[in-house]
Amino acid sequence: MSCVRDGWMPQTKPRAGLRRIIPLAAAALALGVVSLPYAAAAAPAAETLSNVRDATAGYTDPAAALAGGYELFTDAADLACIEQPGMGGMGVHYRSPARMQSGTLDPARPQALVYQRTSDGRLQLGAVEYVVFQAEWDATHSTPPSLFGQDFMLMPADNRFGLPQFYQLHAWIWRANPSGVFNMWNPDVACTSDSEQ
Ligand SMILES: [Cu+2]
Repeated sequence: MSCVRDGWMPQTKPRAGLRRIIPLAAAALALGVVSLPYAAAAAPAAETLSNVRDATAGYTDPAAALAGGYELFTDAADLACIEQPGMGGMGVHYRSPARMQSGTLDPARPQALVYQRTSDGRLQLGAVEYVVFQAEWDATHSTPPSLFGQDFMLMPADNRFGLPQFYQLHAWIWRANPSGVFNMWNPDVACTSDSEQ
């Protein structure tokens, strides 16, 4: 594992005692023999998927997202429904500009809510998405972000959204994803028309 990159070390030096412990802990982690129980204990209470469901239960309808400060987000080609042939789809994103700008991660307040079109034409909440811009995150953190024990994926600058490089993590907490709860693409999701929005 490569948690620490060159030049990413924290500015403050660990205390002498810690300095002895860290290499041992890192070696143990590499072998997969410890699970860092103290890290789990220190995690905020909201950092479980069921708590995220509770926190986003009011947003199952996109009208509530709009009322809550989220807005429809399209890609650089002005497409609202996002899919990747051969991989699956995400659906339609509503993002919170304020939370996108915050540079912070709060499990209960995802940067985006992701909806899919139902057979009767409604949009229904399926996933949440956490987003932080890499430049902001790396300015104050020595390792990339993670939530729920999942490392975020870095999206390069030439992404379809025209955004600067960003870290993202999807969590399919409102709809099953056969590819995994944290996979950005859901093979059961397709964008059925070009006018999808
Ligand atoms: Cu997405």
